[in-house]
Amino acid sequence: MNAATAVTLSRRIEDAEDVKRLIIEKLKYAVGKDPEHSVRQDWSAALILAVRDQLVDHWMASTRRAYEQDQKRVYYLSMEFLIGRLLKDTIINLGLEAPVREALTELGADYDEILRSEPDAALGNGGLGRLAACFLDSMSTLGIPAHGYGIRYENGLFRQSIHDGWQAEEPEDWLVTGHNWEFERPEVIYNIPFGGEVITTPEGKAVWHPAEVMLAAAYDTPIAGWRGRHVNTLRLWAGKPAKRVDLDRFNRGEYLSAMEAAVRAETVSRILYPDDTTEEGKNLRLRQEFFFTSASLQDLLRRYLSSHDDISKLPEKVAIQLNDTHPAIAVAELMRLLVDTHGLSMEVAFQLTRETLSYTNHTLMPEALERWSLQLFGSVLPRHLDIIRWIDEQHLRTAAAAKRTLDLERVRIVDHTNGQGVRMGHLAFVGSHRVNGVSALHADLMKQTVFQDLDSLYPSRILGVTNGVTPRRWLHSCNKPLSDLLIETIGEDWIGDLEAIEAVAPYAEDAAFRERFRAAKHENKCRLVAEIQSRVGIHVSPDAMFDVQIKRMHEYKRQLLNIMEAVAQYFAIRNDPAADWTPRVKIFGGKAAPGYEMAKLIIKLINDVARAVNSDPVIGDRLKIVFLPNYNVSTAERIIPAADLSEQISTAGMEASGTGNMKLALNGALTIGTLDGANVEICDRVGRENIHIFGLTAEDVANYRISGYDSRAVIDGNETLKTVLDAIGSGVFSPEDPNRFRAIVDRLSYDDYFFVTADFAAYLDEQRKVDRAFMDKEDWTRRTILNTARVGWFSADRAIRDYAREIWNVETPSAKEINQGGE
Ligand code: Z57
Repeated sequence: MNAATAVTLSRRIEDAEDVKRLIIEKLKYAVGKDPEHSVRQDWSAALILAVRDQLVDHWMASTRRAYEQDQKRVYYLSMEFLIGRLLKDTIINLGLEAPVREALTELGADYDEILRSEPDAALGNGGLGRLAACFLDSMSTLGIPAHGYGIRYENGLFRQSIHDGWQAEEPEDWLVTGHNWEFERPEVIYNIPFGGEVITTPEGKAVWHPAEVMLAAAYDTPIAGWRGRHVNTLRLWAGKPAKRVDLDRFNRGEYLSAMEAAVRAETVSRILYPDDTTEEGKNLRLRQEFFFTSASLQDLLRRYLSSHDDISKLPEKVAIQLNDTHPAIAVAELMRLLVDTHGLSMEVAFQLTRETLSYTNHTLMPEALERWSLQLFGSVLPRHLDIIRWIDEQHLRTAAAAKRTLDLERVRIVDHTNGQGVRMGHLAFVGSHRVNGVSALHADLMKQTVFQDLDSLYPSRILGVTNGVTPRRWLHSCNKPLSDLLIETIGEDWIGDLEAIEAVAPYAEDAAFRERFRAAKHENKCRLVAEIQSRVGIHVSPDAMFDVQIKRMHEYKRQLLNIMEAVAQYFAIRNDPAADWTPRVKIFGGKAAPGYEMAKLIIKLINDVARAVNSDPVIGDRLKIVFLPNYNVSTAERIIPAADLSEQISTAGMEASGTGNMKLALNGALTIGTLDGANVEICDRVGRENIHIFGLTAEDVANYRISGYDSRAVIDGNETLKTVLDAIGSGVFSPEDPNRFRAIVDRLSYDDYFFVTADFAAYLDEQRKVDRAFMDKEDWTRRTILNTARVGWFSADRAIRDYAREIWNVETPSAKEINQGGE
């Protein structure tokens, strides 16, 4: 054993004594604090650094193994990684919880408080970003040599506060206290060109003369999976100027303009766009997309070429997954690098590009499908526009040769009709060998709607890979009472092989087990009761049904339908307070994009209705309404274990998958939902009798869109609906501003695009069935246990195996091998 190895080994944690020693060492020599004078932030930094040390050997071993065995690598390009906190999950993955807790207690620090003090890394908006984070966990768990590539936003998703019921936004500055997980890599730096013009040389070679060049600098965060044996890298790029100050200008006394280029470069990674699902056609957004995509491709090509000399074998050793169209510029950028830098022909470059790339689509909503005006695109990325035109020509030839009669204008990447622009979904589709939807229904609808023509031209390119969630964070770590019960009952195989959780199904018939399952839920509910009390000052009973809708605020997700049901229920209770009501707490959480006025108005409506209901002495515990501000990953981790009912009520055909639906079912909540996204598959697996399905199907909705839907007639025919809308529209909940919600009622009356009125009656019926079902405690618990037992398939590990097998062509170990361990 050489000296270097001996030093490394001394950092390994075996027991609490080791933890203590390491934390003190970090406190003194990395944080620079005397333990006597350390504050919580110092302890937190020291603990993170000590835990991070535990990852390093495995991390390096993982990298070495990938090189030595020349393994195929997977690159997950995503504009968003919604990680949340890392400390608790990393400690649990490494199996260090007991010694760490003991050590901190002995040092006089509070472990749980330290965990709570870690800021959320909120580098994402919602489902898409959180999916990327779950996939990182699973790729590490499965030992796939993978990198996540994204942007190191200085400001993640805004912080939401509620003032007088209205949403206000404040910047989120997670980096201010220092991100102790990351390693800055000052030597890993790439040039990122923008603008300028393309000049063709006499030999016919296109040469791009960019107007400006900035730098992308790498920051690496190690990501451990279950049991921490394999560690991958999340590499995030920060924008840096080619030179920090323009000294000539500075010396002339032009101090501000001397910094101008620096400010421009740093702006590219300053802030995450807060629009989930809707698209903002902004210059800065296009620059962000190109910035991180170009840096990532340059980096992975450098890595490939450091151990291979034949670039034409790239697809055998590299798979690149595009998370939505945000990195779709990769199609043109990879071609540019292969042609302009590595001297390949356009034809060969295109073939390699297509074999290497694949694309995940996350929505069919027209407003989310990115399209850049030719003017903007050509001014920022002139060389790429030329390349895209070339690809489009090839693609048009394929289309023209196809037997089917097609409207050629509709399949073009560059739209020449009225809109004029580059269709990024088309570009990603044409430049990929596989294109996947995120649930079975969504993949079907892709073929029937937005990608119909492209599907007919490139049959069998589209497939569905249903989303999944990591059981480590979303059960084992966030729900200790239930996790402990499961481990005691069926062992712990399910943590690394979630389908093994099915073994708990027979216990649904065991009264003693049901009692304990309920007790676990009750414990989680009591914790949430305390949080609701302290954060919004509302007292709720843990015996009431906790009815939860937590997700981004969006009309298609129909929080409006939910609050309208609350209004109907409020009136019904007032009319007959003595009847046998099932007590409920309706809990909402979610952010509205700052520019999305209707979504913000719905938040205000929820809060106005809550104010009336919660303060009405006649209502008492029968109904309470809570809007928890600043919904994020960490609050999700506390709400989900406490939920009884999961609201998944999007307009059918509009929610591509949903992933909160999976997390809630896994934690023993029953779903009330439409046949949309992954709800369809959840229903198939838990059984129709263990889920509350209602409302129009995607097919019904599509038919109505063709034949027309008359919401006025529906409202006139439903007394309850009319009463609810009249009350909201006339200011019953906003007496200080009676017209406040007029716009909402008008929308529903004349242009109910999301079919809220159409589904209202069916939703209320199903809610009353839920009420009755909840009163039968034993049967309710039986059904919730079956939900937990039967949703194991929705593990992100299963999803990643599907990607590995059907898209990336990389091998994964079996679930057994994962649980048995070994390197
Ligand atoms: C986003 O969070 C999703 C789709 C988008 O196009 C964008 Br932009 C952001 C969501 C879908 O709405 C969910 O249905 C889906 O579960 C999630 O992506 C992950 O696939």
